[in-house]
Amino acid sequence: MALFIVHHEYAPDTCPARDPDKAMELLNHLSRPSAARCGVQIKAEAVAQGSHSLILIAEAADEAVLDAYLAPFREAGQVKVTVATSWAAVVSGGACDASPMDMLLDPADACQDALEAGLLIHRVHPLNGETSVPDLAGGAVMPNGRFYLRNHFDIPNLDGDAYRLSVGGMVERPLSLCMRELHNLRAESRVVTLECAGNGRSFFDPAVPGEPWGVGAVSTAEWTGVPLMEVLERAGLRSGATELIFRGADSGLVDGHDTPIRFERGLSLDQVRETGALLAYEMNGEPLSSPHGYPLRLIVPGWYAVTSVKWLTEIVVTDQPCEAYYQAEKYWFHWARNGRDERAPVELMNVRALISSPDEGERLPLGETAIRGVAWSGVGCISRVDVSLNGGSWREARLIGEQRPSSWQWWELITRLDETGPLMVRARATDMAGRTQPERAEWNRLGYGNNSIHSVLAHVI
Ligand SMILES: Nc1nc2c(c(=O)[nH]1)N[C@H]1C(S)=C(S)[C@@H](COP(=O)(O)O)O[C@H]1N2
Ligand SMILES: [Mo]
Repeated sequence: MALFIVHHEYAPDTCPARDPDKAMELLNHLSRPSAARCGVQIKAEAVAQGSHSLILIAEAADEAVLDAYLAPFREAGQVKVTVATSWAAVVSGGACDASPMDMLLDPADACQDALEAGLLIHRVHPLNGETSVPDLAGGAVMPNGRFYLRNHFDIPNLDGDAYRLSVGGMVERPLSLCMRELHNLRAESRVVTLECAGNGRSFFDPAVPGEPWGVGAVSTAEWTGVPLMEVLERAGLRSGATELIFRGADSGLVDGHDTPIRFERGLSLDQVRETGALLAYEMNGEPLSSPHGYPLRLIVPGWYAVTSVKWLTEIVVTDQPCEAYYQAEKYWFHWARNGRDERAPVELMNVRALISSPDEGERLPLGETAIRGVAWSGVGCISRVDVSLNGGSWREARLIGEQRPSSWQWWELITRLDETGPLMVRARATDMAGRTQPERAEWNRLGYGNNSIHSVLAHVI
């Protein structure tokens, strides 16, 4: 479909609005059902007050279809048609005259969908948007459209019918699997929380470079696909194989490299076995959407989501650890401790709770109220969540629903509000391994793993 702006003008003395019959004819022709019959979708229509001109924003397969529909207007006055685009298209295209790129998902469509689903967009090139935390209220999983999006490069638009996953390197039988073959392997479904390692980055002080995430770069979905070990066993691991490299179809330029690089991450075979990593083709019962990795992505339960490689096209089995840019140069904690530099790779998610209700600034009536949210950890299930109101003692919240490792857990505390005024709500999670949240997470150079205790300021009225 193409978008158009139509300017329709009359001389004041021939304005059809003055002639009741003509006016009715055009009014009915302009109705949405009448336009739809002609293959035209009217998005908006307006007449500037005191003028004799009508402006339409309309969608049609092409200009000829629109022209045929506009014939009665042409008889009544002047018609000018302009080929249009959307603000999302212009911003994501980088300029007013940019044209869409081949092989990539139209960045404007992806951006528009994300906006309409209510994501808070941080960047359109590549598209990055976070989930709105008050929207977390509801089911165990996030609806797909509201699942946060984190992309390092533009989004590939892969053809599922032509797609193949190659498995090579130190294997007995190199594989090239199409989606049908993958669907025929044993499938498994798991509810898994993905959190971007940079979630909460914007709260580090002093500020750090990188995507300025609030706390919504986290979501949960039920992922369905083939256990990665199943595919590796089919390929047959050669002796000495210890490491895997996962390559996505996306690529682009990064600091310190003058040619584009592919998005790549690695895991050891032990890590694959421990996590039960999945080659997922479905998200909440629907095929993956392009922004989330269509047609196939890796899901590594418990790990920060950078390892869950989207648009996965290649797995290489080797005996060398992955040296890719996003493995070796990014996704490391760099701390300055006692005057010494220390570092560690970003791996399992830290324990963390978020408050989804009340919302920041929300006005709550006196009386009974429910404080709610989610909590998760990459190490194990959540064992408890404590809530503190206005700096008071910690009170244990009730955990709701099934306890699943690698998936967030809902919690709730019902309390009575007896006094009006500001209400500072804080929530702190503890996992089965006994890890709990710090008051303030340790600052690190690239701003990863910020699991400082979440607080929300509401008002009791
Ligand atoms: N191929 C590829 N996979 C990728 C990325 C990427 O840029 N390219 N981003 C990673 C990061 S940093 C995160 S947080 C998650 C985000 O997954 P989502 O967009 O489905 O929420 O995908 C990971 N997998
Ligand atoms: Mo991420």
